[in-house]
Amino acid sequence: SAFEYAPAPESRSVVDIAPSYGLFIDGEFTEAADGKVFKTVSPSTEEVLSEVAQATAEDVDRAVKAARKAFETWSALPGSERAKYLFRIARIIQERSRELAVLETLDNGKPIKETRDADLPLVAAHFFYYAGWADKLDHAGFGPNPRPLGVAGQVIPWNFPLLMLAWKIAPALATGNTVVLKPAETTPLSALFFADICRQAGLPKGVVNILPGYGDTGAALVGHPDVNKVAFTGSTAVGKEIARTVAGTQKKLTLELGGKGANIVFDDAPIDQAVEGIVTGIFFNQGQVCCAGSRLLVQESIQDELLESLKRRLTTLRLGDPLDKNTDIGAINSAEQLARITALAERGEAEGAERWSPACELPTSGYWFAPTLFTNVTQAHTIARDEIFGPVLSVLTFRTPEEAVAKANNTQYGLSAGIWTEKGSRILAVANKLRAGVVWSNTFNKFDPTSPFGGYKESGFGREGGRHGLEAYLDV
Ligand code: TXE
Repeated sequence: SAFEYAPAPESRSVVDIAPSYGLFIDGEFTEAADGKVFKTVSPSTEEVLSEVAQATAEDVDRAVKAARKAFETWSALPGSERAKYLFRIARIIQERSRELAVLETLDNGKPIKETRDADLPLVAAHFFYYAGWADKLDHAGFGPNPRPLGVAGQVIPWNFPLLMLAWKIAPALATGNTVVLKPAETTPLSALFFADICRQAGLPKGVVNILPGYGDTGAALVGHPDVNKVAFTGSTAVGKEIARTVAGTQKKLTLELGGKGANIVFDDAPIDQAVEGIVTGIFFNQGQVCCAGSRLLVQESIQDELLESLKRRLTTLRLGDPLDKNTDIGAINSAEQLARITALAERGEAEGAERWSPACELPTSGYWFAPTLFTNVTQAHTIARDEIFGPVLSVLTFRTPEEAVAKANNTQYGLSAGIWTEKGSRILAVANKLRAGVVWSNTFNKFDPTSPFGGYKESGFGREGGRHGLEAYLDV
């Protein structure tokens, strides 16, 4: 009808994607040593976006050598000079943010609303924030003579490709380290665009090297004897493998792994606001977020009212073309991830939890999963214990604050939690008892470069962001 609002999707033509990309080593794009390439596809259409060089162990060695050489001059620059490069990179990211947002949406499958309003502003903010630190390291209380570690080997996942790159590269460069980074195999493109931005900013050769590839490339990087610091974000299983590789070497290590965040809603919480927070907590980026609020803990007395509002809200979510500005739920990043989510949801049903989804038509090509709610969930259910990393919420109940805390902490993970209540004293009391690196109150999935982020228990160790994020790249 004439009243229907159907804006044009953000155009693909905003970004110029080349048919093939090389590795970025020592300031140049080059082929892999064995000439091997892999394809990256758009998860919403399965269309091939580009062919990307796949780095071998020999390429890793080349990149580490380039980074080592660059370290000599980069680490000797005054902090104020390094800051200039980082500020320049931050400004170019802002200038090219429309292009980068469309690229990220195409390669990852997440809605343009998110890449435009969350990922890209946060990416720029991280570079601005750490640029500001580069000339203040001597006076920031790190200890006497803070010094960079050397070459950082960084391996990142596909859920926030450019943001994870920013979390890793900005503090490393600010402190005078040089970098070899491996993006995830399903989302290499924004990291390669970032390589181009480094050139545009005139960053000296070899300071940043980007090596697309699979797990074997990551393993070669992590195991390279001339890497001084390893930073990893990804699955707990691979994190443990990396910890084993690094054990017995001189390398420093930080790991940011999985999560099973509890979103705790007390009976005095503002229901509408809580519903928005629950939706953001688990459906932002299709739930493919390490700190997702994937377990809803609701006080028993308000369970019916809350679930009714939540279901009503879920029926209004729009799933579909991620380039459409009105889309709330985009595609799942890969066929593998979709299979993992599907299997865990089936397990939930098989173990006796009750499954519900709003009526919603899934596109016929691409990787899609409808927003899903499980009720009648017990703590013993697999869906209450394992990270699903998809748009699937498990609902549990509690009666007292003590029970809420016990259930929230009953997990191998400890990355995030949320507390919804009008009572300030309760927020503090509960937050202090939660074994989670980040606790939000009356909001969820809010990020800020000034805040340290990281986990307890099997969610990993070390912090990224804020002043703490610099410590991981310094010796005193
Ligand atoms: O992760 P992997 P996958 C969780 C989430 C998800 C599951 C599997 O539960 O369902 O992990 O996802 C590289 N040495 N998270 O398979 O394999 C790999 O190429 C070095 C949570 O994608 O851990 C990629 O660049 N590197 C998480 C990166 O590791 C290796 C984000 C992550 O891939 C390697 C992602 C090896 N042996 C998944 N094997 C979070 N914390 O946010 C693989 N890689």
